[in-house]
Amino acid sequence: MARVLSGIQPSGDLHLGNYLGAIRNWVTDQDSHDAFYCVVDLHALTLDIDPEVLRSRTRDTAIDLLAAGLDPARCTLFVQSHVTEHTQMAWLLECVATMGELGRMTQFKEKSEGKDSIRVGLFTYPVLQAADIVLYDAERVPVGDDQRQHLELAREVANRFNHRFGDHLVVPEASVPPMGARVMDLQHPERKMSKSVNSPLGTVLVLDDPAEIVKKVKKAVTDNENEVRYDPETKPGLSNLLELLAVATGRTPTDVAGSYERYGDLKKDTADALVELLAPLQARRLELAGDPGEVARLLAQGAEKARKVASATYQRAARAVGLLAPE
Ligand code: AQP
Repeated sequence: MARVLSGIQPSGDLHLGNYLGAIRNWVTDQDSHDAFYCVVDLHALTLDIDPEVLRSRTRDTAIDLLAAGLDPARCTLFVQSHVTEHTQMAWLLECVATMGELGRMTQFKEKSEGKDSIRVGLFTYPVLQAADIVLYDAERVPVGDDQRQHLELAREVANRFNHRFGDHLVVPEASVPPMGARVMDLQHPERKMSKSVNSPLGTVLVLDDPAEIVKKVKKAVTDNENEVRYDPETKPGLSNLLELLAVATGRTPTDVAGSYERYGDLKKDTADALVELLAPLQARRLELAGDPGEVARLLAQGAEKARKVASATYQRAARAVGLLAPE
């Protein structure tokens, strides 16, 4: 089976974008692929995050992933920092990547804009991400649309490594879902829904209770016309709602648009569909949160499986660049 790898930062509460753009597809891929998924806590260190908060969010994110349907019997689920080869491999790749290509990353530009002091880790973030991927010989990386550029960089760096040192790394490909790849903020439909941007009304969390989901969808920004039409360019807010209802019900946005005349009716059905979509995950999460010992055990087991693969790839790469093997 082809290998897939993907990760999520424990940088905040999981939202609908993470779920529809990535995690839902991770669950499906478990049965058709040799799937590796990780909570990328080292990546979250590039943000201002309190140490205790990081620790509890890492645990919570792992619980959310299990609740969403990741099954350690069918995939390898682990915490990035539990496998030390990630940082070792990142160093090998940092010695292959260039300042110029990292400086062109849109996410770096956005996250560093207006800051007096920029962390080196924020700049080299995409190289650590490339290391995450190549360590597992991943052929496919299921991600949302926002990660395309980072995946392109990972391909570039892996190709350059192979060109210089021989064919040692698998060159990965991004796999972006046809729908749900870019869920927009309900209050600012021109930007993506995001964990680390403070937009409480614009962000639907996967653990929001039904009343909150209904409130957020009802208050979603649309436009001053009253024509239900799928047109992301000129009607971004309304089109985002159409996409959400479409992806939650397995239809296309244009098809959904044809069933509505009034914005209010569309909002009501969208909220109801999201409540229904998230209910099973929320119920499973309650059960798992009551058994922290079991979650820790599953993560330890996942790290052990991941370490075996990561260690073999790292050794291969380390020897290829000329590092002397310890006796
Ligand atoms: N709005 C989105 N629509 C579709 N997919 C999305 N993803 C994130 N936002 C959307 C996908 O979720 C996966 C995990 O994301 P991440 O934790 O690695 O960080 P991110 O891409 O930077 O997402 P966030 O939520 O906006 O986090 P912060 O604010 O911490 O940067 C990825 O596959 C991503 O594509």
